[in-house]
Amino acid sequence: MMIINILGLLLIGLIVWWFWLYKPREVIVSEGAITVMVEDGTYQPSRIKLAAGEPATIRFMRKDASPCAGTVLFSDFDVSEELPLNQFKSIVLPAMEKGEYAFSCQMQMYRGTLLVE
Ligand SMILES: [Cu+2]
Repeated sequence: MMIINILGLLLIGLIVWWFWLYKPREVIVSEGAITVMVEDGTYQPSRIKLAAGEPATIRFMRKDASPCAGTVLFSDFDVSEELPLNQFKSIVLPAMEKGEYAFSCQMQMYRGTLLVE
């Protein structure tokens, strides 16, 4: 009985960690463009650090054929772009103020964050 309780607690801890605490690795863009892979339900990388006050180019490579992965939205900038399958698509974003900006697919299954500092 004790073991089951411990396992239950461990499982709860894992779920809390995964949904609320875990932060994917950040990638810093110092110069030029960054490539974001779109596959298996995630953007890789999904957290991108950018410099404030400078436009940025983000290049997407979509590997996921599902329609869900076909569009990327940067709602803070009213940017909505179609992503062709197995081809690079560069998206130029305007100079940004410091802050965090989300990007996602239309149904928010794919999600990423721009960390502008
Ligand atoms: Cu989606």
